[in-house]
Amino acid sequence: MAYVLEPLPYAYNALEPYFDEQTMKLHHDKHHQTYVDKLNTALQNFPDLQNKKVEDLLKDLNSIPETIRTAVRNHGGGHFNHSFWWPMLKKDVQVSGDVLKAINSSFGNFDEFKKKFTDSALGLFGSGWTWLVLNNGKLEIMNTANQDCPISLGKKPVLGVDVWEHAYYVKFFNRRADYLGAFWSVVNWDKVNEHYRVALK
Ligand code: MN3
Repeated sequence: MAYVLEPLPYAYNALEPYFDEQTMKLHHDKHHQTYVDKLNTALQNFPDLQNKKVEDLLKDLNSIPETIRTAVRNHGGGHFNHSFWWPMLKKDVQVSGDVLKAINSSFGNFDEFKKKFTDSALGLFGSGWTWLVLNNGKLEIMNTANQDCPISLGKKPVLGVDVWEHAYYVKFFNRRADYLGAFWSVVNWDKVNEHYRVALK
């Protein structure tokens, strides 16, 4: 059974004026679709692997045959990360709940967390993601290169930001800081709280 790209769970222009319609369309319909297609191509001769959830492939990359391991890591990671990304975005949701309490106790206060997370994303060289993860019950900020995924390292993603240029170049050009500034206006904190609850289990 092939992997499929879920439709965007809202309109392409739903995050305007922060994230623009054209970027959302290209990013979802072209970039995410390509990860799904290439993952399916990589797994075409591996029916047992096709039936697994993508997170189960990524949790144990060493069990993936060496000939397709890099493809699964890159395109499976791309599929997982973007499937995490779309529902984690929504305009005008106030940060609240258990994740806010945990952020405050881990980083001092919310502004301090925002600064550390943003600095981490600004410092990421090349393409990758910045994450807030739960690692052994502790919140941590980390970067991953390319489409590498925290779950391959045994860490549970709570919040993430796509720092590939394809996520922002159409609107923000090279201004990654402006993109990251806009990002904070479109974080779906209800979804982040959900991830945090799941991660705690
Ligand atoms: Mn992307």
